[in-house]
Amino acid sequence: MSVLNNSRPAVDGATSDLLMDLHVKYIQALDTKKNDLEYWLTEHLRVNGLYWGATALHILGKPEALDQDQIVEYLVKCQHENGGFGGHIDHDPHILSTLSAVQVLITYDRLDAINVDKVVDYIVSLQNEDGSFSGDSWGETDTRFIFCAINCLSLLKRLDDKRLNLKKTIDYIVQCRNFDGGFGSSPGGESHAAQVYVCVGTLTILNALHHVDADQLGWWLSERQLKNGGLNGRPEKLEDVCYSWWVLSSLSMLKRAHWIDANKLTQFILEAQDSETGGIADRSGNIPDVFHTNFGICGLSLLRYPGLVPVDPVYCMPRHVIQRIGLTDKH
Ligand code: GRG
Ligand code: ZN
Repeated sequence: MSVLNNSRPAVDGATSDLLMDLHVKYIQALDTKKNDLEYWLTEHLRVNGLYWGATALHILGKPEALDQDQIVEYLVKCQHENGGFGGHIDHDPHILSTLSAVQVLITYDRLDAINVDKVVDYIVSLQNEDGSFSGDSWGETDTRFIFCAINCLSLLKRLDDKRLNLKKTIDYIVQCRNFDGGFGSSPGGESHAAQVYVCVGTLTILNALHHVDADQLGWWLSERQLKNGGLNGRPEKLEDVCYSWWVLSSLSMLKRAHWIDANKLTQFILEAQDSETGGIADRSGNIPDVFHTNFGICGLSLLRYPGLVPVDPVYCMPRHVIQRIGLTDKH
């Protein structure tokens, strides 16, 4: 096991470096692929995609690589009368795209472009009697949506809204905790590393991390690392670059990031890069996408890969942005 420190991970036997310029070009080119079927199939994720692309570029130290005014103008068009944002223009509002839109606007320091009170009204309207939050007006609930709501209200400094019942939200998250220390998407749901991230993130923001047994959960998370250095989301599953984020950010919040082998994970992420097109895939040899590109780069930032801007493990945004808006480090 290696301990994370401020220096570059000594990647034993490293075969590759982070292809920073190529990844910038890959992200810049995403909006030009209008002849690709995938471009249209992912239309409902356009706002999420903007968040992944913009975040990756900021962590790569290239915030100016996308046209900020064009992005803001586009996002404004995605906000609905009820305050929520759709995944694309004319798509129904959802908490997932609402968080992404707010994250991008705050990252670019352009919150002035939207009606914040209405965003808050929208999120508050999604809280259920049991403390959880629905993803939209259709009512489906999941610990992901709770995190989106709490994260967004925290970024907007509106967690003190009197219409909210945050004690019930904490109680609900605690009910999603399993005997193995992990968390699922609802009470009784199987432990999954991405659900652990959203539950630990919610408890961290709400100053309720004492409900977690950090040693037990830290052990379960560290068991996610396989021999090839990659991390999986639950026992017996395949390794995948995005778990570099879900697992390592959770371990960071629990102050146990040094419980995984940083060198091996760094190498695993670097090997999933596409050295021709740029971008990072879920694992070596597969086609890259902007989701895994972002979480690979953010994972490397948590691993303190040299030249990358530090990322905040709770909000998955540049740490300097979280500091600029005055959210104190909770981790
Ligand atoms: C601000 C970073 C950030 C996120 C916002 C949307 C959200 C909150 C979090 C998503 C959490 C989540 C549940 C992600 C899914 C990750 C994933 C790869 C799921 C795949 O699950 P399976 O069962 O794959 O298809 P496995 O790996 O278990 O085989
Ligand atoms: Zn993945």
